[in-house]
Amino acid sequence: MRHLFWASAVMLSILGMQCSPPATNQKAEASLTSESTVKGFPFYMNNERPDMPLSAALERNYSYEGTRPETNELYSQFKYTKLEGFDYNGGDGTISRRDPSKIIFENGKYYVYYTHRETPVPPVGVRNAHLSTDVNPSADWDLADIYYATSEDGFTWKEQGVAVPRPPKPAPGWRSVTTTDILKFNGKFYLYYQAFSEASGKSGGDNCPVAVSYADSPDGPWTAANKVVIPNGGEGEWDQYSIHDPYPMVHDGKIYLYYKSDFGGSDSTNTVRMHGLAIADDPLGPFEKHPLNPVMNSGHETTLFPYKKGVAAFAIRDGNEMNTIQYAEDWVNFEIASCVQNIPDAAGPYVPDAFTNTTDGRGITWGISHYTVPGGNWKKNHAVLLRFDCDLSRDLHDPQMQKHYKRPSINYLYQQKLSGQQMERIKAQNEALRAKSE
Ligand code: AAL
Repeated sequence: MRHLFWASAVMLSILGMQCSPPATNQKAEASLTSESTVKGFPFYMNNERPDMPLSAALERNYSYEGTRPETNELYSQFKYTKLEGFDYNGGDGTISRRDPSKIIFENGKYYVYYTHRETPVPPVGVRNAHLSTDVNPSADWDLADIYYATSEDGFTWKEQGVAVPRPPKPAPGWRSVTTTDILKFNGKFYLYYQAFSEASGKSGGDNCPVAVSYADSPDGPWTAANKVVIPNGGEGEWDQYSIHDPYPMVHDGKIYLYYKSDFGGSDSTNTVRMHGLAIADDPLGPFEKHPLNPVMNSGHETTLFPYKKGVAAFAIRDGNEMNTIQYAEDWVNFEIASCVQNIPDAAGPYVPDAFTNTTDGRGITWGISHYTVPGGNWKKNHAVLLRFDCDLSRDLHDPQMQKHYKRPSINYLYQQKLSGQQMERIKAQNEALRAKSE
């Protein structure tokens, strides 16, 4: 994408069309021809830093892959498509599919693994966890199993059934196994997942460690290692209660598994979400948590892919750096690479080089994400899987994905309305101002 502007300029000039500045802009044209006389910041900006002192913002602008979203390989729009092949019981909240894994391509088809809940009633809610029972879920991901589906085109899917069921009590995960992701290592397949031994919300938060199952084929059968493979942190540490969204890749011959933890308190006003890294030589562990954890200060679910020498990551939804794509050349120290709109929730991309130990990561163009409470009715709480497409790939040049502003509809803006309490505050402020001026 970096060379796209100049490539299209060449194309257009071959076609006899003009890509250069409008002819009316004589001054700019003149400044172009005699660059040495230009003292200020140049009118035409490319990816080369001009040899002059720069403000902090401009200096930073040259640290991105490109100086504009249109030339930044790690910037993309996201387009969404409804998937064919999944039934949700009319969206009544009794069937949910969420938190898809990365997509893998094996045996001539794509595979995705995900949380599947099918319960007689919709979830009672995490805050009402005390009302959950052996068959009535608290959270949308409570009382769930890990299912999988396959597809030939990535749009129409065939659900194949359960991959990893809840193990019998007291094995970790007996209450729910959720939010899985896949690793292929030395010809074997590994599914990592959140292993709940209580209904989410029962002791306040969404508390669980990570367990793993393995198989010789992506179709299973899966053998549960029946042990905690990424344990919770020690008492008082950031990840003492939850290890969420395990996301393994291969780097440096080892398994690099990123995860998210909720901390700071279980109330939505104080929960903080950050990401950590755990590294192992063997997929079954032991995993060593990185001493610099947390390595990402923002983001809800984990979504990463090898990019050049390093790794790129989505910071989804939470934290100071939400709605950004980040990059860490050393797979540990992340920097913001772009700001994006409509970033997919819980994205599970198709990452062809996730397990190849690459030092030349190529990026991604599509995947599956989820959308929670699609009907907007929490009494029918469930999630659906959907497809996203993007251009975060070094091998695709899709200018339609590089446009840098997606306008929300006016109705969407009006839906973000002030509460009654806020209206009262504004009224009181106006009255106080008027009273002062009288
Ligand atoms: C998700 C993930 C984890 C959490 C819950 C189910 O989006 O972050 O999986 O536990 O929400």
